[in-house]
Amino acid sequence: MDAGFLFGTSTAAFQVEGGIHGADWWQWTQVPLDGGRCTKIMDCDDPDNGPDDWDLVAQDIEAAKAIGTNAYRFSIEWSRIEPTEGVYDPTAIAHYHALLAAAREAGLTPMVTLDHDTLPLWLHGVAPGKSGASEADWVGGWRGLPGETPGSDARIVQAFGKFAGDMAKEFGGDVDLWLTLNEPMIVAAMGYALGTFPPGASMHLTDARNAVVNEAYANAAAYDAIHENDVVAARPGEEPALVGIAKSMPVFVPDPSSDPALAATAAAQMEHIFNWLFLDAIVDGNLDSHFDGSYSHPQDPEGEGTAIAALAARADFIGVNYYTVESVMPVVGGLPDAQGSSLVLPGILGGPADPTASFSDPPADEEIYPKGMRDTLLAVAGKFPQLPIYVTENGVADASDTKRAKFIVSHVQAMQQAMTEGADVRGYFHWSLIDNFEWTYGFAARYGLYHVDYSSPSKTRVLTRGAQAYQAVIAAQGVTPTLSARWGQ
Ligand code: IFM
Repeated sequence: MDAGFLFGTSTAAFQVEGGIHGADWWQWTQVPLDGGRCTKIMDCDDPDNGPDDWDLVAQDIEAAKAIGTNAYRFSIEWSRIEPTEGVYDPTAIAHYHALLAAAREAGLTPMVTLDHDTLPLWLHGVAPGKSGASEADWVGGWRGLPGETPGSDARIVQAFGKFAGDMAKEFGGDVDLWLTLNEPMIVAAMGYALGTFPPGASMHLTDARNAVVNEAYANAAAYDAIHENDVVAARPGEEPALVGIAKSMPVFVPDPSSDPALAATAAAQMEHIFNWLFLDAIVDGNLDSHFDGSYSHPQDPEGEGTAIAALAARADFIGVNYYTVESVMPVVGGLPDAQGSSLVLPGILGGPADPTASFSDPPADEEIYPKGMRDTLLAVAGKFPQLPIYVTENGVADASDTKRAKFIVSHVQAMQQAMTEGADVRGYFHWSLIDNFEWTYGFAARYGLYHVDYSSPSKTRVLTRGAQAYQAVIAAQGVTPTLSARWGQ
């Protein structure tokens, strides 16, 4: 690898810190289901019983250093910093300064995510007197407020731009690599179509579309604010600020048991909506707000057919979160919008693309497909040749630690292959440094390079075999034939 290539790990505040009670996700985890016994989270897991990185952050930075990494991606939790609109908490700010100082001391280049899936309750929460069990109880969020037009004037867009600028001013002396949003399409899809993230709406495609529009404008607002306010280079000779997003990029293939032509069309449409639509908006200003694959829809209120200057050129690099391949089963006529618009989804996710493949642990059950890493990186590089790429996430749920070593070796190898073929990849961040709260799956899915013993009072971290493989890869600055033979089985 070139000098300067970053080998890192990733985490997100809500998933590792514990004690975040001012976020929509906290409220979501506390919602009792029928009978009031359990919550929407698998095994009723409570994020407060997690790895407690808030108190153990210094130890976790040391753990990252021990693997030999030279970078660390983490998120600043907006609801901690700004628990009430316009009021910043000095304790939270001091915490993240200490984290950054520890990272610098350990030789880790920070990459900071400003919004990793959670929102402060003052932007997205359950209305007073409501239970939160139903989607209708929730106010605000990325879809915006009732009656609000999605776009640059939406309250959430303005608030995020302000927050991003303030964080850039506060932490810019230590940070050169910024991510505005994590996985904007996942947040929209899970929250408004699949119902597994707050507010739990099902097939509300109009809300999902409005969320995507707001997220694209929020990205632009944050991009501009960061560049305006972070004018100090933390790394001598580097740009003071490079700004991107972390984009989930699964490979979509036709479901093998469906009609081949219909499935191929549905897979291509799904790939367009899920993988490219958001990137097209923030790089080229093309916003397909009809999800129809066209940038020239005649009736579009957001200006399809004309690149939107207010959205375009708002990424200095592309962050790719690559995990898996998904097969798409076509639905004739598409899945309709429960809110009555003409928006449709082309299909549903089908069974395995290759039933003989290996899979991550249930309930994640992700098909392991290293070639997808190469294909995805080359596709991104081909579409946006002017932009460098970071692999901002790649990992596997593997409680028994039997798959992780091979997973890392095969995926880094595939990344190297893409680089050989021309992709300008500047770093690889493994998800995750430690086991953590995996959203709806609670603690059942273990992605950590360090296994966390949740039952021990000190939440003991234990180095996995997978971490040893990563350590060897980093020491060799890539996967060599010897490493592949040793760890790739
Ligand atoms: O844990 C998540 C993370 O928050 C976003 N990307 C995928 C990871 C594993 O599912």
